[in-house]
Amino acid sequence: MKLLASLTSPYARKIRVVLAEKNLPFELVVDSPWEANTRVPTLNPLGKVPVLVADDGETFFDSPVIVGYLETLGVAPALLPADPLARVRARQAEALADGITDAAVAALLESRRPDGERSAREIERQHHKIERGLVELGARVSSQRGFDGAALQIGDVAAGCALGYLDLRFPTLDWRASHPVLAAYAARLLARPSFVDTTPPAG
Ligand SMILES: N[C@@H](CCC(=O)N[C@@H](CS)C(=O)NCC(=O)O)C(=O)O
Repeated sequence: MKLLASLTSPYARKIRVVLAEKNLPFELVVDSPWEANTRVPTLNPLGKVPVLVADDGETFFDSPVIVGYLETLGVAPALLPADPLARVRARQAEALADGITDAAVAALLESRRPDGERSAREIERQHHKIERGLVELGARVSSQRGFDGAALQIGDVAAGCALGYLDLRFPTLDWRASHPVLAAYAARLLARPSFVDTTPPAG
């Protein structure tokens, strides 16, 4: 298996964490879709990482789809519950965490637009999504809705990547002060070797 990923992509980190938790061997191909010589669009027409190339050559993209594929390999630990409704709830937790990441990426891209093209209103709108997402994530983690509590599930992986991305891109946000439940949760998650080994480089 090959994984095309940039080292700072929180979505690619999700897949790298899943592969590490399952101890699945793979070749990491570092490729940034923002660079002129990127190979990503030849494998994913949407030009985004992560992209997974399976051993038989089939390609999968969009991180939740890649997770779905990796689960079909039947390698423990399963990160999606077997029960259909519990599975949907786990996917909802993943979508919530990914949505926080989406808003953080959108806010970052908007903040990097040139003077005169940048919209402070749009940045603020995305920050409201992040804040509402964090409130909901904290509530779901506390009530274990979509989260198992003991066993790692996909929502935990996505949440760790979302919170780690906030640390990388918005170091002054101080989400830990306003979300102490998430602060304790993130401390446990980010200490796992799968997260430590995929810590994004600064920049
Ligand atoms: N929903 C996608 C999002 C992937 C995504 O947006 N990746 C970013 C890197 S963090 C990317 O490749 N962006 C390039 C672009 O938008 O052109 C997933 O979960 O895989």
